[in-house]
Amino acid sequence: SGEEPPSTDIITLTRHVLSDQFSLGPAATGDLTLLLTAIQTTSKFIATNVRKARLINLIGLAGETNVQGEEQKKLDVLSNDIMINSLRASGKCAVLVSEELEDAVIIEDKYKGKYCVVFDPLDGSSNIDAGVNIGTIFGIYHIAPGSKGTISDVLRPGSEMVAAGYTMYGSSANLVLSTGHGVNGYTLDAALGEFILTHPDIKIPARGKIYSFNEGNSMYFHEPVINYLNSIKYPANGKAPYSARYIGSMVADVHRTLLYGGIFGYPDDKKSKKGKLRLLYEAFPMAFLTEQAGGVATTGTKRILDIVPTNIHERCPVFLGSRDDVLDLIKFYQEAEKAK
Ligand code: P6P
Repeated sequence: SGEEPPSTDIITLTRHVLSDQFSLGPAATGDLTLLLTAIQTTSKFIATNVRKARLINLIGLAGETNVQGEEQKKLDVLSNDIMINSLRASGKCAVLVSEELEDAVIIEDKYKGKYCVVFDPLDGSSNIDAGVNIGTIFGIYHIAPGSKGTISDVLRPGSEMVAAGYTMYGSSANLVLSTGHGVNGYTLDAALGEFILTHPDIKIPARGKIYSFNEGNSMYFHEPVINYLNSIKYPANGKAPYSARYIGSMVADVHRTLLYGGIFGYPDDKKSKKGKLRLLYEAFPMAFLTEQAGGVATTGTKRILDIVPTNIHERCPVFLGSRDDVLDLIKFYQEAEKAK
């Protein structure tokens, strides 16, 4: 029939992570692989329900509000519940933190494992009704040596995470993951129910041509951000200005930044003193991925992964993306510092 025969050597996420584990040597027990299998299951469940949402009328408000005080959409509730249940049942977790839950979940001894997962089950949910790409973001810590698994195991710098990733729900489901050895992207083959390696070894370009900020907040922006944005919108020395791309869904804006380069920013400003994005389950995982892909992730004055959290829902300013673009931004903060 002239059709290509199907590949019989498909690299599924599980196979790929296992090969990673082998490169980790005997220390690898397979526990992280099993934990990532549980996370894959939740992403498949959420992908299915996001896709069906329009059909089975999951759209609309669940009537409850989450700790953030935002109206909870039914998909938020569903996504949080499947993640809590699946991660608990995996027997690999000790502590769970969800954007949807005020307090951390300490797993009971019977199901307790040695990992802590912090996650936003459905980030960008305000975009659900518009059909814009939304996503699940997660970060994974190993419990600290000697710890039984308490809240202190997740109040650690993002640099101590052992893995981080996101699943973006759009025309297809893309899971982007790092276990500390670079970044890889996998696409869900719904027929197989497997995430297949489609973006091996993602490297962010050293410089891009795109900036991604919500300029609706411009009147609140601090001086360094205003000066940086002007430098790429009205460039001196005859250079072309950057293009503006802002989807308003962090997973979608970061995914494009990882693949195309440029800079994504959600600064602190006069209205949002610490910015809007959450440190533990938005900034840390995206900073982990950005650095693993060769980029830079900063608050403007500090490496995001060096921040020590004091509260599981605290916010932080975020600038991340191509190394040269983010370093340009940092220069404007350094100049502001000198001018003080
Ligand atoms: P704004 C979505 O609500 C979210 O948490 C992130 O996904 C996104 O980057 C940001 O907020 C968008 O915020 O204020 O630009 O609408």
